[in-house]
Amino acid sequence: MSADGFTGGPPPGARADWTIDQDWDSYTPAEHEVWTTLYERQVKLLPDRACDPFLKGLDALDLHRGGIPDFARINEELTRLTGWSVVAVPGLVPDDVFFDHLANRRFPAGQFIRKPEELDYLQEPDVFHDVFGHVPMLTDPVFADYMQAYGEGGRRALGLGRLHNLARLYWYTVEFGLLETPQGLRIYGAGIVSSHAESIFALDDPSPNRLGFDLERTMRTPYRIDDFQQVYFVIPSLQSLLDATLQDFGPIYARLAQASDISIAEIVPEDRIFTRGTQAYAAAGGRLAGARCGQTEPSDR
Ligand code: HBI
Ligand code: FE
Repeated sequence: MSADGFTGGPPPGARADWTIDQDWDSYTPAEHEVWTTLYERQVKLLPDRACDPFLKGLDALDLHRGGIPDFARINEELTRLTGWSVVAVPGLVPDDVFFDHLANRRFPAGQFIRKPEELDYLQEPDVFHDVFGHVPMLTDPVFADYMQAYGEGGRRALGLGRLHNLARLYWYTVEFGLLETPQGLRIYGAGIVSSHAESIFALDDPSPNRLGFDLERTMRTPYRIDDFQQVYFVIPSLQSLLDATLQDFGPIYARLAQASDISIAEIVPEDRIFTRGTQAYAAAGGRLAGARCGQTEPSDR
């Protein structure tokens, strides 16, 4: 069993790189209806919550044609814009497989969609979390470069035993990141933008901390896999995120090896504070007043 909990090779029917055919014709009307329900609920909510690159990407990929998008159709536009393509996978794939896809500008998206009774929470990333949540940002050239740099960094981190630090970076940016704009904080993280309740909680609720993003500090901060975050990190620009990953991680990993974790609700003196949260939601037991896709923290597998 490797560190990420996967044993052996790809599941039956999957290729060596764990990809499968999307088989778009196999989706039932009920499955398309689940997508459309989730999609319409989010697009009503997001105009003054999601960041402009996300909203532009949603339009560019024309995801509002109704029903689960055909990856082949998305890829025509996506590849033209940034060289990325969406590939179908059965669900979570091993870390090394995941990073290799990202390093080659392939985003692995779950082929399945959640059941109507799972509208508000599911364990594994499904096609709505992956394609609605992650793919629109891949139309932005800077974010597209960041995701490829992340994949290349992930391959290195695996070799150095620093995966859990890199997973935190992914979690607090790609999944749950906020962006500072002149109009206020905006969402770019897929785990937030694909969740109705967390799209509200992450921006409006007084409970969580909202702190300026710092790569090393973020890598020292554990995250929640089964509930809203207790801290959200804010970047000043997508370019600053890309720049942070283009530095040599060697010295950072050396310092991380000597540094302790920062507990999830703590604010440290160096933090730039946007919101000093009450942590009332977590203190009341949390448990997800609304919707989001869970993801297993690699160190928890
Ligand atoms: N597999 N399909 C899929 N999607 C993910 O987001 C994913 C994964 N495997 C591993 C993984 N994420 C994590 O290890 C990274 O977030 C670090
Ligand atoms: Fe995700």
